[in-house]
Amino acid sequence: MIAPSRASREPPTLADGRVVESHGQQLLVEDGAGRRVPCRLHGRRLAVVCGDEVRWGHAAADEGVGIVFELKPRRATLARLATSGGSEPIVANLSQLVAVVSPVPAPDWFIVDRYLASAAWCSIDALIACNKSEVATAHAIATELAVYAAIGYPIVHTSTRAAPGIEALAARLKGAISVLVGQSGTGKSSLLNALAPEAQAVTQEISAASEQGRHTTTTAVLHRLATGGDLIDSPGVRDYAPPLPAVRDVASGFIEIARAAGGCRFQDCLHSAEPGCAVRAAVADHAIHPRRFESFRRLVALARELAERRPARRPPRPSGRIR
Ligand SMILES: Nc1nc2c(ncn2[C@@H]2O[C@H](COP(=O)(O)OP(=O)(O)O)[C@@H](O)[C@H]2O)c(=O)[nH]1
Ligand SMILES: [Mg+2]
Ligand SMILES: [Zn+2]
Repeated sequence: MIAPSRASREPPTLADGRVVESHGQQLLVEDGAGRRVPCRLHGRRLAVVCGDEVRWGHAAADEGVGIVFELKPRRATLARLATSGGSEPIVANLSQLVAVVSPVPAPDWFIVDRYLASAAWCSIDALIACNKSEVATAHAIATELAVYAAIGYPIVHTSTRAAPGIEALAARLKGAISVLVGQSGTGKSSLLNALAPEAQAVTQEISAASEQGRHTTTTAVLHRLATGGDLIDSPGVRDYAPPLPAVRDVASGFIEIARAAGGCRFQDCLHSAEPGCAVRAAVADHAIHPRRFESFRRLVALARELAERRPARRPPRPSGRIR
């Protein structure tokens, strides 16, 4: 901790700002004029993530580094499940999630499903960007993508080597605060660079031996796009587990399952062994894709496990948590 100087004890005038990059104590805050100011946090209890809206100020007029004093209430927050079973925010105040997949590395569709479910639970829009669409093997994932298109998710085919897809993606990002998520190596940082060349995000070659992307992006960073909208590049993942809602609410993360559930005999049907379950009937008819149903079942099992682990008397923790 830096000891506050005499001057910094004077209460500064506070202004609204937005965290565009956060490395623990060191932050970049965008002010009302779009300038990015290096800041630090006031006190140890304050924790912020990219996208957070804050109140900040300069401790003294001549000091270059600002201080963030206050975190404003969060709207839709993308979070991950912490090992403790709690929720760990990744990015705050989103309006849209872009799940980026590519033919190489091969998609793990369970990860895609978990991101899409997360988006649904925080009531934000979601779409799939299929990047590297110019490579010869791109057709290999067309069948899976068609499943998502049929559910209603917009699919944008992009290539950072060709313009038309990038323009289509830019059109989708206009007016939204979006985050790029997905496995390492799918081209999230390359897409950001294609959309906002001044971002100069570090990208990396896929290691040929494993065909797994390596983690190049270490923290979420927000960029304003000249074409409109804000875009957050996030670190790639090998896996992703979202914080889970109550068991009965898991289905709301799966558009087609929630839709079919209206036909179940019991209103509180969990689509496991209940008679007259329209969801399982739809899976049997292939109207719901079996893998999507398996994704759903895995999350129900995890939600149940977490509910059993959670001490019953503890009140729910506020803010930043996906309900
Ligand atoms: N063929 C092809 N390669 C791409 C495309 N976009 C990104 N890449 C490559 O994919 C690798 C991973 O890109 P990167 O942006 O670091 O992925 P990230 O981990 O998702 O951020 C790099 O070698 C990029 O050059 C694309 O549209 N086509
Ligand atoms: Mg990256
Ligand atoms: Zn049912």
